[in-house]
Amino acid sequence: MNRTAIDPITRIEGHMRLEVEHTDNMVHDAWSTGTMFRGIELILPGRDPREAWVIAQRACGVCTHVHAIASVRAMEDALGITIPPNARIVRNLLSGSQFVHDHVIHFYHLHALDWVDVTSALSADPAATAQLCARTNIGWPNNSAAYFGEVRTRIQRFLDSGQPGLFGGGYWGHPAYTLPPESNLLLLAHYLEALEWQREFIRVHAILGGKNPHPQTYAVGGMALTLAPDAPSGINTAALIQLERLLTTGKDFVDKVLVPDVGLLAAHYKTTWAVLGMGPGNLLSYGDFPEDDTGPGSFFLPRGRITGRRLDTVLPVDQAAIAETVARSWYTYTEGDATLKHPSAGETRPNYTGPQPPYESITSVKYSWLKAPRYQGEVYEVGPLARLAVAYAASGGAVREAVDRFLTGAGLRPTDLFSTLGRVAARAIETQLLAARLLIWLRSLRENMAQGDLRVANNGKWDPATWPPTADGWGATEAPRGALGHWVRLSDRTIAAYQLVVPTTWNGSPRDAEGKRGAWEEALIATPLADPERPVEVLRTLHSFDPCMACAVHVHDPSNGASVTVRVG
Ligand code: NFE
Ligand code: MG
Repeated sequence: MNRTAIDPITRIEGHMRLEVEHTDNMVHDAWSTGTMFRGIELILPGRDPREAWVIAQRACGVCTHVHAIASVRAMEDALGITIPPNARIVRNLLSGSQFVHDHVIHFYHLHALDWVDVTSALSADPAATAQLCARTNIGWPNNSAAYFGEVRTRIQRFLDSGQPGLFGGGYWGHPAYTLPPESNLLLLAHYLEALEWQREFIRVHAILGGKNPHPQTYAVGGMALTLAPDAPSGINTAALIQLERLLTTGKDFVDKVLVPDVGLLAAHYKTTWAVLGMGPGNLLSYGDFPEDDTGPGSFFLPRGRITGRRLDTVLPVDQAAIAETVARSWYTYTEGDATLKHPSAGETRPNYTGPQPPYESITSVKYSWLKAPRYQGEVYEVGPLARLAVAYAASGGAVREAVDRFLTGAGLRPTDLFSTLGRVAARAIETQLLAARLLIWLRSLRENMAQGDLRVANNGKWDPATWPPTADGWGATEAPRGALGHWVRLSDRTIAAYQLVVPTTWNGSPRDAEGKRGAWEEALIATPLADPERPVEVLRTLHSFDPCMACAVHVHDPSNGASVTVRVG
């Protein structure tokens, strides 16, 4: 029996340890540990509900803005506020552009190097890479042999400098890296281009939100923005033109670079990785992007659940069926740690019991700062795969067409979606769908403004005197990493209780009282390990979920700040 621990995991947000048990070069058990405690849920009680979003969105600066939207929605639900159509559209624009930005960064900067060997790219032929680019990334201008020669030199200089920075510490030369040198160089060139692209694209948030991360234009009841075509500032005609330019160029990169690159990678690695990394097989999406004011029925990405990897049946989502247990988490519950508690009655009472590394007793003790969320007591995966699988099964239409086109191009079947590679593909397809949809939402905003509808906030319930003395609310949204919910209880017109159940808490959950593994833990079973001291295969599956530990546990212990520990016992 062997154990390998990776602590900390890199190319994720936050602090995480993963321990896997393996024999004969195959993982047969896994334990996922959130090693950082924060306390957003404890900061909010006692505050004015109108300011909760400002604090809540500081849960994370990676999935910036999503906690703001969940928070204002929770208050609007509690107070019975309907927001004007323009506020709905501006929120979709902020959210959709957040997804596109975050997904591109995830693919190139947090995940690609699990598949792309930087040192192999140095032996690529620039002319052959140029030919590959012209075939793969049709219509993308940076495709000359001279360009790829320059990129290769740049990477060589970087590695030779002795300070390889971004490219340091990889498992280069590992046998699981099998892409030809030209594919490696192509993807690395786009890694560097994506750094430039993302800086430009996120100006959408600067225009609509004042800044990024953490846009500042939210308000309970709508958005704190001025919409006026002729005004000297705010969302005027010039801003609309600039938004259209940013969204159009952003979409161009997604269509011509991101999606074909993910297709290239999927077609190459599918033999192994379209059958590995299967999660729990239950998938949950709250759905999001309302396209009119009728509620979930109008969501661009629908609400629903899939169980047992069945793409022919979508089940409803009832938030009352969600509950969290802390049986194996570093918290305590008044009624006992094995209780399944609905978030509206949730508790955040830290109870750190160790173990300290080397975690000899992890099979029987509490081992994570993440709680364990469950739906009707079962483990669910959330995220791009859940959203696309639900949309594919529920609605067909544009989503089904985009999924089928990608799968056919890469030689994959719909059931392959549930794998590590399917998760990566789902994220890219979702990026493409949203990049196109953003322009449609922008057009709706422009049309409303042209017709004289400039309302963007409903201030009817701004005054606390208009509120009921007590109220409960639920704010649901989809964040890039999956279903995000905020539950609030108001008492005496202040926040009495506040709970967040976050995408990474679902996916990275530890075991529950019944011993059921969380989604990552489950997905890692049967992962091959060619070299257990260099577990790149484990990273492939883990990174396919795009972990964010800051979100998940919503005080970093500097005494436990080891850089990298890989232990084989
Ligand atoms: Ni901090 Fe987050 C997203 C949220 S994941 S990244 O997407 O909510 O738990
Ligand atoms: Mg929570």
